[in-house]
Amino acid sequence: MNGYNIMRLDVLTLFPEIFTGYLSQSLLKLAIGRSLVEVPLHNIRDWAIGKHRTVDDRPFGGGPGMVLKPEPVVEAVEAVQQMATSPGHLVMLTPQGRRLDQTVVEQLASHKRLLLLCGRYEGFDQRISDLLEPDEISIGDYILNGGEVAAMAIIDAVIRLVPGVLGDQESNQQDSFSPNLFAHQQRVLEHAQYTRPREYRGQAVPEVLLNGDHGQVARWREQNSLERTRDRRADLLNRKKQ
Ligand code: 6GU
Repeated sequence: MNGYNIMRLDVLTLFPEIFTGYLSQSLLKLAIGRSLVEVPLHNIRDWAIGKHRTVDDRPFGGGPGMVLKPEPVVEAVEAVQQMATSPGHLVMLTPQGRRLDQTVVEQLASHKRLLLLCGRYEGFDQRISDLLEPDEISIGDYILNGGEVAAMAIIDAVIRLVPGVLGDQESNQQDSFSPNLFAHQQRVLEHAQYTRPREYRGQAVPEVLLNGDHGQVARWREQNSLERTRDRRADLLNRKKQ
């Protein structure tokens, strides 16, 4: 035993192969290898019936594109729910959902099990939502071809909050005494960072970062962080604490 509680993120998609490269990548691969998270992939088409295993159909009332049929999706979700002791928190990826931010990520990370339901085509038959009452989530105000990239964004953001997944150095930033806490919660933007060389193409690293005075460094970073937030994302400063 590792002393941690394993988090399970089941993905339901018509394109499980989209996830395999991402899942075999460093941080997630390590987390899976250390049994901190597991990400089982499920192909919705496995629950479709008939010779053609049809998962989509033309919209009633006309219009472009195809709509995901209710039967294979609802039956896939119900079957996957029963694959573990807890049915899990069902998330549907859709541009009509509530917008993902760090507060929502924290809510999602509080569950031991998430089911991430990805759609393609023009969307889901409305009865899927009406019957399953999922937590509908969007990752921003633009249209993706499907929910898969959004599901990966959620997995990536959520696993960072699973205890033990990040290395010691990174996880220290989540310590409540860290000056970076607010940047981590995306209430302000992170300050500028520099590494060697001290000068590159006539551009010098700010002197204050080189002189070894930790108090001065901390003050410079706080100032820089606030300036950038004011210049680039003033909306973050005006946002009420959630
Ligand atoms: Cl979750 N799905 C799709 N198709 N497009 C999106 C999205 C989700 N979030 C933002 N755009």
